[in-house]
Amino acid sequence: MKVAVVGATGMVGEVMLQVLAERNFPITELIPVASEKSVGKEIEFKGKKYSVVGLETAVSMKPEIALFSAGGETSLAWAPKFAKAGTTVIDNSSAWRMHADKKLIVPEINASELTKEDKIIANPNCSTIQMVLALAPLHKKYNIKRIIVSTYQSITGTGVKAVQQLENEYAGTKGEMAYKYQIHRNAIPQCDVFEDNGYTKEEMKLVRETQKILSDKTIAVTATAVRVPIVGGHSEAVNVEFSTDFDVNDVRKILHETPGIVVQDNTDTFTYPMPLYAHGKDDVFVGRIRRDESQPNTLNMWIVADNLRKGAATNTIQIAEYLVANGLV
Ligand code: 2RA
Repeated sequence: MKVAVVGATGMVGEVMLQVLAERNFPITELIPVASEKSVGKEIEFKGKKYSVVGLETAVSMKPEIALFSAGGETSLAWAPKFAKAGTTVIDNSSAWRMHADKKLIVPEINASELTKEDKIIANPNCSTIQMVLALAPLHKKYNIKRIIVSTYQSITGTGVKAVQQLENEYAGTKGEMAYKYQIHRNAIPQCDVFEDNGYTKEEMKLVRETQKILSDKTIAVTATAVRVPIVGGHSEAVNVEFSTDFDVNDVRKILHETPGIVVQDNTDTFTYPMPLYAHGKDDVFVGRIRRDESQPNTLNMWIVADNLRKGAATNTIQIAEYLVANGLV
């Protein structure tokens, strides 16, 4: 299968190549795609060298699948061109996620919605993926009324410039700023830009994407997204109110039996999820599972995942695997 990776030289693109190789995705020809300034650059994939090509060339090569992580503008401009040429696009940007005719997919939850006609498929935001993967099975059993989520997001979600800023600040040197403020020894309560309602785009993604993926606009969601100076993954403190009561041990059992979820939850042994542990792994880790004693039918939990893997590259490739396994490409 001919597979294009659009944004191959970026942080998520590089993880996509790593995961494609790790999972032995059936690639007969890799087409690494990047901006004009990177055209001609060589990248190595499974022991073979490939030259980076531009978007126009990549479309003309008619890949069966194009995995995009190149920003919303590039996706809006080029995903339709690939689709018109017969390529199925799986896009990591937010460009297509809320389009009524585009599917927003976490394979363990709603891959069955996909058909051959879906030529542009949206990969949800990283902080949404890890939260809905844990909440979907609980919604099915107990019906979610409301979610309150606070996120503690890795700087890798912003990209290389942010990682460089932290390294510079740690070393005490000056450099380009990815954020308005110092991130070293700090926590910035702003991920992405502010919308008119005082929430950031990142916070509203958690609201809108959760309702779309769980196909339930009655679920009330409110979020606070915070950037913290770590690299291993995103952490989330989630408070969820159900329509009915629940048994905490039953919740643990449901989560334990959910593909892609690993329950790390034992206060006697100080076992709980941490980004340091989640880094480089594909699972979503859930712990600190406990009843909210301040309100009936309400649960607290702590959810951690590597935002570059299950939060982006791995989820994208799992969608591609589903398409191949079900003859949809
Ligand atoms: C972030 N989820 O963490 C966004 C985009 N990757 O900044």
